[in-house]
Amino acid sequence: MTLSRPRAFRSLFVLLAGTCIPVLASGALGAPDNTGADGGARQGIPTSVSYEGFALVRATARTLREQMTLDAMGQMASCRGGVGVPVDYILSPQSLAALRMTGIPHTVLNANIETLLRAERDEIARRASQRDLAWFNNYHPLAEIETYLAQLVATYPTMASSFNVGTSPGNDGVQYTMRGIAVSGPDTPQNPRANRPQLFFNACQHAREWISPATATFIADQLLEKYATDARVRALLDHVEFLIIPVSNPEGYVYTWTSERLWRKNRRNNGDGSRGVDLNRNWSYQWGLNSGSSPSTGNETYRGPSAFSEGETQRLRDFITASPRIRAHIDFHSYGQLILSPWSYALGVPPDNSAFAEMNPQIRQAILNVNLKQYTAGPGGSTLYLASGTAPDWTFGQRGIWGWTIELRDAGVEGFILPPDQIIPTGRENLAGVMVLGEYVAQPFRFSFPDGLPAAWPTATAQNIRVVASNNNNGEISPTGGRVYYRPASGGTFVSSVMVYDGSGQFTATIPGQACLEPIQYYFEVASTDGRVARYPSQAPVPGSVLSRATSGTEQNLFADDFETDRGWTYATAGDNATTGRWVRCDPEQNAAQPADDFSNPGTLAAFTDCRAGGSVGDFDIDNGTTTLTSPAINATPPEGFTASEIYVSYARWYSNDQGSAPGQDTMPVEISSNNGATWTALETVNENLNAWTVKTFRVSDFVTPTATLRVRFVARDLGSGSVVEAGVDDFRVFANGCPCRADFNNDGTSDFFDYLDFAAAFAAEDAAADFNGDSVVDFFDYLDFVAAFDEGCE
Ligand code: 0X9
Ligand code: ZN
Repeated sequence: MTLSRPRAFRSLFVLLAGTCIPVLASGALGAPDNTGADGGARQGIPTSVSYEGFALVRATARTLREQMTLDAMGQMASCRGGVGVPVDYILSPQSLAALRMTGIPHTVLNANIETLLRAERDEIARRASQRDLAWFNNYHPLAEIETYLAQLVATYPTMASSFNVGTSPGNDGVQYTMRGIAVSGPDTPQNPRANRPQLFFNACQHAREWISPATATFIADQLLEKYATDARVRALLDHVEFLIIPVSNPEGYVYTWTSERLWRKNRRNNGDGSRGVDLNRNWSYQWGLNSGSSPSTGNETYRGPSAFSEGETQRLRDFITASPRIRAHIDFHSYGQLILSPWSYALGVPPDNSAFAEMNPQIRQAILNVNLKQYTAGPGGSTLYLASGTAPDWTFGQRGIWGWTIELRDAGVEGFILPPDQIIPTGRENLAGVMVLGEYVAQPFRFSFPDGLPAAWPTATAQNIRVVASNNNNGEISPTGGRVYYRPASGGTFVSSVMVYDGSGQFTATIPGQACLEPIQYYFEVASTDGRVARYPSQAPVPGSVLSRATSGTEQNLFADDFETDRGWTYATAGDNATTGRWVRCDPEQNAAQPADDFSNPGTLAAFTDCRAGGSVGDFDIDNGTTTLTSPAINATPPEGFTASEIYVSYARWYSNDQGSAPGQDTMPVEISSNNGATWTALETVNENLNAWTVKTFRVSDFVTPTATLRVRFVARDLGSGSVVEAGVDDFRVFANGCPCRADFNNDGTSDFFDYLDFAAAFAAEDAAADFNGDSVVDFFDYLDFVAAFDEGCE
C-alpha cells in the first residue's frame, strides 16, 4: 500500500549553498558548524576565534580607493558592497583607529561584537538546556538530529549516553556514524543499570519516512524530560533502558534531503545502473521469499544479493546480537497507522504469540487515548501485506525478542509528506504506546494459565483459575502478594481476594459466583518481594485492559442425545419418497459432501443421510424426493425454578448442497411441534453450504409453547435432478437455562415467608449461604441485598 508514490515530488527546502547569509544576521550562527556532505549543514563562525574588542561599523566609501581601503582594513559583514553603498565591516581596534583617520564617513553600530556573539551563544545554550519543543516543529537533516541527541546527552548526563553501532557503507562516497541514544534512570548501587532489561527502537530504515526519525527522537527527548516530574516515567526508566537509533539508513536519509525526497532504499550501487537495497527485506530470517520481496535490483523491495548483504543491516544485527538484555524491539516506519506483530513473511502468528496477543490491543488503546487516532493492530502479513526479510521477524524469529513494526501517521492522505505540525502529536501518541510496552518489559513477572481462562461461566458457580507467575524482570514472588480483582461489568469498584500460593510459582485464584447473566470483569496481580507488582492484563485496571466474560444461566438438560444409542428417533415417515440417502444412525465416511466424523466428542455416530462415501460424491446421497428425521416426544415443560421462556432446543447439523453438477437447488426445513407432531412450525430452513458441523440454538417459546409432547423434525430432500444433497444431525438437546429467582432462598419454587425465615437463620448463624452478594463475608450488605430481592419476589 505504501510502495507507490502518493503524489508528485514536492520541493520542501532550499539549499543554502550559494545564498548570501550576513554573518551577523539572526540565525546565521544558530547551529554548530556541521561540515558533513549532508546538505543540512549551515554556515557559522567558529566560536574558537574571539572577536573581543572588534567593532561592527557601517561605512560608505565615496571612491573606489576608499572602498579598497575599507576592504583592506576589515571583514565585510554585508552581502553587497560598492561605492556609495553603506556597507558593514568588522574591524579590529587598530583598524577602527585607522578608519577614524581616513575621514571615510562611518558609524559604529557596536563597539564590541564579542558581546553580541556571547549573547547568542548564551541563548543557544539556554535553549539547549530547555531543549525547546519547537525543535519538533520541523523535520531536520541528519547532522541536526545528531546534534540534538548530543544536546540530550549533555543535558541529562546521568540518564542519557550516546552509542554508535559502526559506520554506514559509504555508497555515495561519505560514510556516516550510525548513532543511537541510551536512556534510563540513573545508575545506582541498589539498582544497577546493567541489570535492567532493554527495549530497542530503530527508525528510518526507509529513507523517505521522515516522521520515523522525528518520532524516535521525540520519544528519547520526552522520556528524559519527564523523568523528573512524571512518576510513571520515573518508575519505568528506573527498571528498563531504551536504546534508540533514529536513523538506520543515514545515506538514504541524506539523499532524501539533497536529491530525491521519496527515496526508500539504501544507496548501494547495484552495478546495473540501479541503486539501492530495501534494508527491510535484507534481514536473514526467512530472507529471499518471492512473496514479499523482490530479486530485481530496480525494485523498491529489492532484497539484496544475500541476507545481510548491506552494511547498515550488518551493523544493526551485530549490535542487537551483542546486547543480550534487549527484550523488545520496535522498527518505526510510515505510513498507515499500524501496529504489526510477527509474522510478516507469512500469514499467521508464531507458536508463542502470547506477548503479542496481550500487547497489541493495549498498545493500540494507549495510542488511541492520546489523540483518538486509530492504529490497527495485528500480525503484519495478514494485516498489511507479506514482507520477507524484515527486521522484527528477525528479532523475534532469530533472537526471541518481541518485535513489532509500527507504521506511524498518517492513514494515507499526506503519506510520506506528513506536515511537520503532526510530528509532536504523532510523537505523543507513540510515547504512550511505548510506555505500555516498556511497562510490560519492566514488570517483575509474566503470567500463564495452565488450564486457560474460563470459557463458560455459569451463574453462581465460583471459578478456580490456576495462575502461573514466572520471572520477567528480577521478580521474586511474594507468597502472599497474589490477588485477583473482580467486579460486575455494570460497574462498582473492583474487590479483590488473595490467591493461594503453592510455593513454586503457581497461584489459585477463586472468583465467587456472580449475579445471573451479569458479565464479570477481572484481572490478576502478583507482587514481588521488592514491592513491585505485575498484572495480567499488564495495564489493568485501565478501561479496555481487563478480562471480561459473560456469565450464563443455570442449565438443566431435559433431553440430550448424542446418537450413540437409539433414543427413539423416527428415521422414516409416511410420505417419504427418497429412493436413496435416507436418514440412518451411522458413522460418516468422508467425501466432498460428507464429514470424516460425527460431531460428538467422544462418539462416532450421528443421524445422517446414509454415511457411505461411495466411489463418487453423488453415490448414496439423497435422490428423488424427501427423507424425514423426527425426534421422539420430549417433555419440555419448564422444570422447577425455570419459566417457559427459558427452554431451548439445540443441535449440531451438517448440510451440503454445493457439490455435483446442479449445486444449490435444495433446502432442508427444520420444524418444531408442540402437539406431538399434529402441526409443525418452521425453526429454520437450511440452505447454507458450510460443509461443516454447525451448532444452532433456538428459544422454544419464540416458536411454540414448550409442552410435554415437543417434537423436532429435519426434512432433507432432493427435489431437483442432478443435485447432491447430504445432511446430518448430532448432539441434539432440549434444555432449560435461566436465572433462578434469588428470592427463592430455599429453592422450593416459590418466594414466601419461609425463604425469609431461612435466610434470617443462615444470617444469624453467619452461614456462608447467607453471603447473598457473594463477597465472601456475611454482613449487613447481604441482609440489604436479600431484602431487596425478596421485595421484588419471583415473577
Ligand atoms: O514494507 C515494509 O517494509 C513496511 N511498510 S513500509 O510502507 N514502511 O515500507 C512494512 C513491514 C512490516 N511488515 C509487513 N508488511 N508484514
Ligand atoms: Zn518503511
